[in-house]
Amino acid sequence: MMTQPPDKLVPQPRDRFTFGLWTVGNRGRDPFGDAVRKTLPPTVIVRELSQLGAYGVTLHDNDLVPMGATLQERDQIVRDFKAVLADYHMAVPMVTVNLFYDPVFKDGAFTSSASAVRGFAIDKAKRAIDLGQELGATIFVLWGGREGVEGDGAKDPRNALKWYREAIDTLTAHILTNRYNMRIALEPKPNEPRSDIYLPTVGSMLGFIATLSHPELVGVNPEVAHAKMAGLNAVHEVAQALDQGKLFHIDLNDQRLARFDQDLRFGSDDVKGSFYLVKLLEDSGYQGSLHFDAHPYRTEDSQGVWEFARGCMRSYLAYKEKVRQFREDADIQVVLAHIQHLNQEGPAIVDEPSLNWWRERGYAYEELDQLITELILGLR
Ligand code: GCO
Ligand code: MN
Ligand code: MN
Repeated sequence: MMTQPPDKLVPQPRDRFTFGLWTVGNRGRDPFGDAVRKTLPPTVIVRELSQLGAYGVTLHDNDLVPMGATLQERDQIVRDFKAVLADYHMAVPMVTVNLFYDPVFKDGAFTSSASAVRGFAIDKAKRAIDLGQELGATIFVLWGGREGVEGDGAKDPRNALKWYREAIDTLTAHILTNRYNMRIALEPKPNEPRSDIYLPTVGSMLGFIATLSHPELVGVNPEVAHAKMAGLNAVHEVAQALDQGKLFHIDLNDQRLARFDQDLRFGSDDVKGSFYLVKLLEDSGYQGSLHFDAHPYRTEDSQGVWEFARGCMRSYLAYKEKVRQFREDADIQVVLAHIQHLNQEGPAIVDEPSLNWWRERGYAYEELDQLITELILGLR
């Protein structure tokens, strides 16, 4: 009897897949309609994701501990949660802070013009870092959802950047004073919920990081959807972070260009872009979490939620399998070798004939791209 080959697409903890509690926990509320699913308790999320083969979960402070909980309540919640994590062998590699939901942050947190709000936000972020340390996280993500404006009349953007810098410097000081094993990853987004969010791209974040007191402790958390909302190539955004040794974390999802924030299941829309992103991550030897920040479609019930989670992980592994096939595909490798050969063996440009040789040569990218298209479509 023939034995079935093992399913390569079954996720394992060693794949380092993580999900935010808010992702599978998303209740489908949008600006036009109410929630369509019940709240999933963090314990259920941990159990289900561990059974699906995930490595861990991530969370905002308030995904676990409600705002306004007493210290005693907080400690009890954290104790219980740690017990569940241990039961299901799940890690919490990253923690973040919610500086966008509460109305107090409606005109920004770290970039609020009001020092009272800025101080409150910095303090909340410090407590979230402490929580992360307690849960064993080594990455603290900061997404400045409300750090922006609808109009620039009341706030000089240079002040906003100065306040932003002061806040991050205070947080790195907090990490150093407490000798935490923690680094900060800043997550850029061009807009939504604000009309314009400060530091909208990976490049802007990297420029900003260079101005901080402890740039070595601060990197980026690029998100596929955010790059696409800005009309950018997400693969190139991630590549720039890698080039500077700053890819501390990544938010994987999918998104159509120039639309509202869709947070689609990873790899579900832009098939070629997802392939190149997985190729980049695998080629680079990136060792951080493969973190999904996406939402199940609003049409889904709880079964659909777990199909969504399984789908994110299976798709990553499917693209990874395609990357392996790409490396082993004889025709693709012949075309690549041919391109490289012409690049290396073409003449030095010393006169009109050698210049013309370079003007006239072809690059065979059409042939290569067609082969890659057929590979991805499963026809090779
Ligand atoms: C968004 C963001 C958030 C952040 C999260 C972690 O568009 O809403 O991507 O999901 O990643 O708040 O800081
Ligand atoms: Mn997002
Ligand atoms: Mn995100």
